[in-house]
Amino acid sequence: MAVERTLIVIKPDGVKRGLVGEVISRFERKGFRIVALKMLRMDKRTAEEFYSVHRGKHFFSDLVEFVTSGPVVAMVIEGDSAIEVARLMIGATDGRKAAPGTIRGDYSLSVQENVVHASDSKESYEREARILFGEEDLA
Ligand code: IDP
Ligand code: MG
Repeated sequence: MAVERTLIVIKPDGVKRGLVGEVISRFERKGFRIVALKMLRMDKRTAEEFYSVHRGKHFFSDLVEFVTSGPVVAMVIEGDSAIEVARLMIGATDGRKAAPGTIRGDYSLSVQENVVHASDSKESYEREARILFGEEDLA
C-alpha cells in the first residue's frame, strides 16, 4: 500500500452545474481523506501555467478561457494509490467516451467541459498542487 496525494479540480462547468457536492462525495465515499479544499478563480496567468504542458495545442486558448470563466473548487486528497485511483474515477478525457460510472462518463458530454481535473502523475501532482495551494495548506 502506497499512501499518495493527488490534486482534484472541479472545473467551472462542474461548479456552475451544482456538481461540487457530488464530486467531493464520490472521493470521500471511496475512502479518500480531504487534506485541503478551497474555491478560487484562476486568472489567465495561473491557468496558462497550470496547463503549460498543452501550450501550443489547438485547444490551449479555449481551455484557458474555459477554466478562467468562473470559480473552480480545488482539493488535495490522500489515500492508497490516490493518483491512479482518481484517474480511474474521473474517466477518459472526452465525456462522450468516458465509461458510465466515472465522473466524466456520468456528467459530461464534452471533451472540454469535462467537470473535473485530476493529476496524472506524482510529478504533475507536485507541480499542480504548488500552483493552487501553499506549503502551509498541505502540511
Ligand atoms: P485530462 O484532463 O484527461 O488529463 P488532457 O489531455 O491533459 O486531459 O487535457 C487537459 C484538458 O484540456 C481536458 O481535461 C479538457 O478540458 C481539455 N481538452 C483536452 N483535449 C481537448 C480537445 O481536443 N478539445 C478541447 N479541449 C480539450
Ligand atoms: Mg492531463
